[in-house]
Amino acid sequence: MSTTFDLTLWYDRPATDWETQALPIGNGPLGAMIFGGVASEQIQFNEKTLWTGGPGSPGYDHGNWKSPRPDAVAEVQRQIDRDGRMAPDDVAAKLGQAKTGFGAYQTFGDLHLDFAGAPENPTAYRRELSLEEAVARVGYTADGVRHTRECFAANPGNVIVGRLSADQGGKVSFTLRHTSPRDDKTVTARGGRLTIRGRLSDNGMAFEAQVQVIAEGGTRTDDRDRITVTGADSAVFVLSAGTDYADTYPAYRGEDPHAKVTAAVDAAAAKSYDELKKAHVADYRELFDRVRLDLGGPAPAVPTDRLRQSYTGGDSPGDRALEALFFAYGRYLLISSSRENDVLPANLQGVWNDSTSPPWAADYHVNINLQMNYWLAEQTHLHETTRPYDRYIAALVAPGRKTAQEMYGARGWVVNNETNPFGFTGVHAYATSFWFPEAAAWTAQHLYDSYRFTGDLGYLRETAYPVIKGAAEFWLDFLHTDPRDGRLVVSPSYSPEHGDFSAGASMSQQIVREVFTNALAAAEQLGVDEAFQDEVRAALAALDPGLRIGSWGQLQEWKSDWDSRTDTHRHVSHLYALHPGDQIAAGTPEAEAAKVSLNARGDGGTGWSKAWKINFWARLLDGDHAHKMLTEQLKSSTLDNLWDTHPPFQIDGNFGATSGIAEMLLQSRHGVVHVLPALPSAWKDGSVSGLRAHGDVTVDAAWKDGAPDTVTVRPGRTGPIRVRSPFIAGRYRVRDEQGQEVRPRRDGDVLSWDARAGKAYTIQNDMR
Ligand code: FUC
Repeated sequence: MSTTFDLTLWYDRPATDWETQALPIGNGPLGAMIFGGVASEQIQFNEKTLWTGGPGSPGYDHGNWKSPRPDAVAEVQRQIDRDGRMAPDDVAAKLGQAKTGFGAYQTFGDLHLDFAGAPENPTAYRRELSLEEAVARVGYTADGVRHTRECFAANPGNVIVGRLSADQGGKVSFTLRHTSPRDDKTVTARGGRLTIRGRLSDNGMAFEAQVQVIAEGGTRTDDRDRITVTGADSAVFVLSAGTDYADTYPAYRGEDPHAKVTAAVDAAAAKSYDELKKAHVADYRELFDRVRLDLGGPAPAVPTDRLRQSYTGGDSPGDRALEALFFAYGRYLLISSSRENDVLPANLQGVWNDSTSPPWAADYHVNINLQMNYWLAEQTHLHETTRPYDRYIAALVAPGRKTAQEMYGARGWVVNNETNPFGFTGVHAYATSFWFPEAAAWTAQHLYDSYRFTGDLGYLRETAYPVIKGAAEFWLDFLHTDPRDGRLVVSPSYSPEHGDFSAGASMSQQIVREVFTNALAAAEQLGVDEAFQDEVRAALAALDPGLRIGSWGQLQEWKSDWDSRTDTHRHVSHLYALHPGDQIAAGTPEAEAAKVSLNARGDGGTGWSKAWKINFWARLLDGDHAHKMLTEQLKSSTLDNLWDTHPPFQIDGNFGATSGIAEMLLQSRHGVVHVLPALPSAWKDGSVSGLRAHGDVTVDAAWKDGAPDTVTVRPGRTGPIRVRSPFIAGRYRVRDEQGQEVRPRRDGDVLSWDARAGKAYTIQNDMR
């Protein structure tokens, strides 16, 4: 199956703005933004571990209280028990503490390639980003010469590679130099190699980047801090970068980056450009090509910025093309910012940041944002991209245990609203976001979900379970008995960034219930920790589940019926149980109540909020409303380079939207592989291949005239399988890949049979 159009973002003029126009490439650890200028090319680049803050930064304390506050939490709990609520400022005054040494993600600076005597009026200008190959290109014609540039970030060898060429000999001339907003570095040029090296004055972190310039023909000269190529036929540059960051508590430092960066650049410089590109494209395609989405086409031949500007969410082929491109872009961005050999996961901006003080420090917000970054990973067949996420969460356990003990008097581990690469697991002082101990359990959700997708027991035992168990242990110790009804509740509890503190806000309860349920299921599955299992069972029985239907039919956000019908807050936290959780199934009274809440919240919000709403409506099996939210996101929360905007640029919305589209096409909650559960009427004909479902199942589907046509499921494991799709209630036929008819049991629109690993079962709609 293949798309009927090119998955390429393209533009007919250079970018002048980093955030909205430049195009991102990345290999996980390294990222770059390409502008495509004619007189000067700007390549802003990043290395994901280059962070201020943490050890070495004055006063760094992991967010743990600087001195003990023995009764502070209990005092807040007593006040909430007495008054039912407490203002965020009052809680922050008792439990908060000013942030010190949190730090921020840093730009590594910019490479500039200056072209002396560049033409004023080039023709046939085009800059593009091919999502099929993960290669950025720039081309233009001047004085009868066609100039072309290509740039890509290769995971094999950890390098960013660029090539400049022309269709006539001797026409490639430029000067390459580096700039950065920092003054704690030196730049030297020797043998065609630029070396940028320094230590962050904030925390002493060592950083180094090297760029080797290789010219074919012409001359190459070093000049202090720049390298000039004159009259070459073509030229290649190879960049690598690193720091001495390590994800090990408490020092967070490892080896000096010099040897590694030198070796990476030496190795790449010894290869031909074609070899490097071939290895890169093969590596990238191994991941990217697993999934294809075709919503019809072909795309009109207009640049991507105009395609987006003319998008209405209506019936035009251009609209379908943009939606399919946006879906593919989410996968591209994840592959480009999170790879198996990465130390850190994708942050609020993936791996891209041009600043020394980016919005929210471009950190790891864990009251939805980091989690949202990975919602698409398993569903869209990018399991490998979750490794740095797993690694990062596991690295929070050690500092998180100290915070749990010191601040909460609890076992297990905890992290609050936002964190950094240095185990910031405590609190800060900003009243509406400083307190969110539920984050640890929420971050652990993805690990259990990964197991449900792959069925990999080794992963469950070694990687997921220790993290999940620790997150559950924390809540075994820190739950509070609600004097109102004797149930176990979270207190103080705060529905993210909204309202007052209280006891037992819905999201808090839903998250704790989920981590208990997953911890128990995992322990049972692994046959371990019986005493712990008993403890969890007892707590689950006494736990308030946080699912209440309120006076106007809404799902309550708090244990008391405080919801306002006119509240359009961007967080819709009380619907956690619908998505990303799975405690609410479509068609139940709670799902109907979720619908009421969602309608009241409206179709607005920040980019990520809209993306979340695509997922909610898909889970409610309302494809048209899910599509409406996608439309809203593309119309008003997407930039010309198709980055999601909060505003400002924040990458979670890209990832959340791709996840939402996947949820419209396939869901696998509650033990059923549900194919095309929320197909919108705007998507008349199309196909998708390679999506993943729980139980190690890969799914392809095609639809015609708005109805499923064929569904193929490929189980990776032998055992019972249940498949649901609307057309199964009618006439259908099931065959294996040899054309043999399979006779499953049917119950309404659900088929079940004993599937064999490695086989492909195709269900054909016979109603046509
Ligand atoms: C959450 C959101 C904000 C923003 C920030 C990075 O706290 O409430 O809207 O996305 O993360």
